[in-house]
Amino acid sequence: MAFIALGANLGDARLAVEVALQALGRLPETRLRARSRLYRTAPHEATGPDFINAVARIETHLSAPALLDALQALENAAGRERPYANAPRTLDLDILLYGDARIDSPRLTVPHPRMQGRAFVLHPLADVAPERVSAADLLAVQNQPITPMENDAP
Ligand code: PH2
Ligand code: MG
Ligand code: MG
Repeated sequence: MAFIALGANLGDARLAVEVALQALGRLPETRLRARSRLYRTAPHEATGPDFINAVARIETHLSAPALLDALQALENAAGRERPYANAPRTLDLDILLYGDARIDSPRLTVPHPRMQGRAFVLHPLADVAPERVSAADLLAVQNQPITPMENDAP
C-alpha cells in the first residue's frame, strides 16, 4: 500500500489530476484502491495560480524506485517542466508513504519529509486514510486555504 499526492496549478489542472488518477490505476503491477476528493488550494510556499490537489491510495508490487520512475514518466507525459524549485507545474506526483518503509536516498525520501504541515496533503490524505491524520495535524494547518470541490461542479 502506498499513498501518492497529486497536484497541478498550470493549464487544465483539474483535468490533469483526474487523468493522472486514472493513469495510476493502469501502472504495471498496480491498482488504484481509493482516491480523495479534489481540493482547490492556495499555493503554499509557492507562487502562481491555485492548485488542484488530491491523494490516491494504491496497491503496487513496483519497488519504490520503480514507482518513482513511473510517476516521473507520467509527470513528463503531462508536460512537466522544472525551471526552478516549486515552479507552477502541469502535474506533480509525490510518494507520501510506501507501506511502512523509511527511505533516505538521494532521489527519494519516504515518508515525504514535508507532508506534515501541509493542508493540501493532510486533508485529501484524511479522505483515503483517516487513521493516518490526527485532529491535531489538521488543527496545525487550519490557516491554510483549502476547499473541497463538489463532485459535479463544472
Ligand atoms: N506543492 C508544492 C509546494 N506548494 N502548494 C499547494 N497548494 N499545492 C501543492 O501541490 C504544492 C504547493 C511542492 O510540490
Ligand atoms: Mg510536491
Ligand atoms: Mg514532486
